[in-house]
Order: sequence, then structure tokens, then C-alpha cells
Amino acid sequence: MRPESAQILNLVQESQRVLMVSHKDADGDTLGSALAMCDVIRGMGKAVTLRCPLPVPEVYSFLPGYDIVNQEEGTPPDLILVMDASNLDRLSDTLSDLDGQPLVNIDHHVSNTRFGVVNLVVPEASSTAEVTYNMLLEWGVEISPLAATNLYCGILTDTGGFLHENTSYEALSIAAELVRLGADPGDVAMRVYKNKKLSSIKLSALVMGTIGFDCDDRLVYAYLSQALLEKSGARLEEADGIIDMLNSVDGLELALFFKEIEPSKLTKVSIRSARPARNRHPRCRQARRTDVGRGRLPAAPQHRRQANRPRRNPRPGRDRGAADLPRPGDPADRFPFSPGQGIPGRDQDWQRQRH
Ligand SMILES: [Mn+2]
Repeated sequence: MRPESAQILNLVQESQRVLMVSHKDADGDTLGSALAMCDVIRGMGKAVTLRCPLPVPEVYSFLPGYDIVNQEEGTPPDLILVMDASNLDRLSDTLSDLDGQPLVNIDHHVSNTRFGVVNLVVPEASSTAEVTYNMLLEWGVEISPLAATNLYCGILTDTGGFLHENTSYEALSIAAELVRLGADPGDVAMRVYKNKKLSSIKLSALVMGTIGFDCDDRLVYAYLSQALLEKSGARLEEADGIIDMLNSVDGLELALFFKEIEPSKLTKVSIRSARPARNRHPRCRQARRTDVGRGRLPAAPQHRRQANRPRRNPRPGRDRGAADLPRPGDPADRFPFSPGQGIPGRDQDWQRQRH
């Protein structure tokens, strides 16, 4: 057993009341891992509670055992387990009323700040669910169908439905094992990916109307304003899958999705890149490294394909002629933050979208 696994097991065995903590903007991994741990810890005869910063996305309310999330707690806990959070800021003020309890950090983010008394951080793992599964294997405890379903959801969602680069042999074999232990892959997939609200579809349609291409069509961007959000009747969390739609464009190297959180004050930018850095177009590389961070795209390089020269191999629906594509300086209703003009507000919150 790895020393961290043993130390965590020790801490859990010595405690009576354990608090599980998920990160803000909760996803299937942080909730799935935490709910699976709730089940295991309860099985060890301990009291367990789960805190998750609000709002908790509705889509995960199907997870078995979900009713424990943010329930009233009696006595304060004597141990805290934080799942899938790379740093303490990810918890908002979730722990502000607590003091002195040992904090255990279970995660897979390479950027993890090792904030716990024990840090079980495995950057090679696809998900915290994978880290948790391996830890439970070392503990030698039984994984119930309830825990298996939660862990499966964690791996499924953090690999983007087994589509992202982190979909490894390890991730797939653990997922298969979790199915053997009682997770229903069809059911979980349906509840996570095939239960979209009409408002979400409307929102996607409106956002797709703002789509623009640049850098020889290797950069795609789209924008979500509060006005579009209102028009669709959707909640902000319903925009979560849109960056993946943008990132699915053929030949793309960089996808940017601007979300207006507070008008003229705070805009969040989600970034996805489709190819390894060494193959990226120089302008995209430059944009990714520096200028987008200041709300600015760099000037077009000299070798850029001439605007009106057609592609050698036109792609259906995309290459009607470069004149049809949005360019820097296009009307503001297409893309309010024109490249070169900067993004309003100094408080942009950068969200790396690998969970
Ligand atoms: Mn994760």
C-alpha cells in the first residue's frame, strides 16, 4: 500500500465524523468521488457528511446517495477529505466555520498545491475517481454498486465520455471493473449526456450564432452574453458542454469560449486545444501563451493565408470563401470583444477546462 493510502486509512479509522468536500462548479468527478467515499466511510461505521459549494449542477442529482449533499450537520467533523480540488480556493468559503481538523487532499491535477496533511495526488490518473478507486483497492474494502456508479460517473465525465486524451488503458479497465461491480454505463451516460433541457439546446443554438474563426480557421471562438442567457431561459451551468462543441471542429487548434458573468466586469474564458503544442500554428501558440490573457489577440503573421484565396481543399459548410468568415473588427453583435480591443474588465477569471 502506498504510504498516503495507509495514512488516509489510519486517519479515517481514528475519526468518528468525516466531512467530505467537493469543489465549486462541481462536476461528476468531484461529486462521484466524494459520494463513493461517503458510502465506504459509512460502511466503516463512521458518520459522514458532504459539503459542496453552491450552486450544485442539477445534472448530477441522479447520483445514488446524492441526498447527503449539503445536509444539515450536527457535531463538527474530526476529519476532512477534499476531493478533486487543486487548491483551497476551489472550495470557496466551504470550510470557513471549521478550524484545526486534519485536511486530506485526494486529487489528480498536476497543479495541485499539496494543501493537505496527507496529499494523495496522482497527476497521471484520468480522474480523482480513478485515484479513489485505487486507494480503496489498497484499503481492501468492498465497493458497493452505489460507490461503483459514483466512481464510474467520475471517470466517464472527466474523460469527456472517454473522448479526451486522458482516456487511458487504466481509466478504461477501472471503468470496466466498476461496471462489473454494479455501475450501469448506459444509464449513467443517458442521465449525464442525454437529458438536455430545451433551454440548453436553445442556448447552444444562440451561442453558435456568435461563432467566429481566425488564424486560418485554426482558432474558433464563441461568446455567451447575459442577454443570450436570458433569451434562452438557461442557467449558466447549461453552457458547460459548449466548449466541447467548439473543440470538435475539424482542423482546429484552439477553441475559446467567452462567458459574460457580470456585464463589463467579469468574463470567464474557457480554452481547449486540440493538438500537441509543438504542432500549433504560431499565432495560436502566441495567443495561448500571452496575449489572450490580456484580452488581446496578436497581429496576424505575414505567412497567413490571404483572406480571399480559397483553401486548396475546401471543407463543406466552412469554406464558402473567407469573406463570409468573421474577422477582427466584425460587428459587435457577432462577437462583442473584438480581437485587438481587449476584453472589458480587469478581473478575468481563467478557467482551465481540463477538470
Ligand atoms: Mn477531476
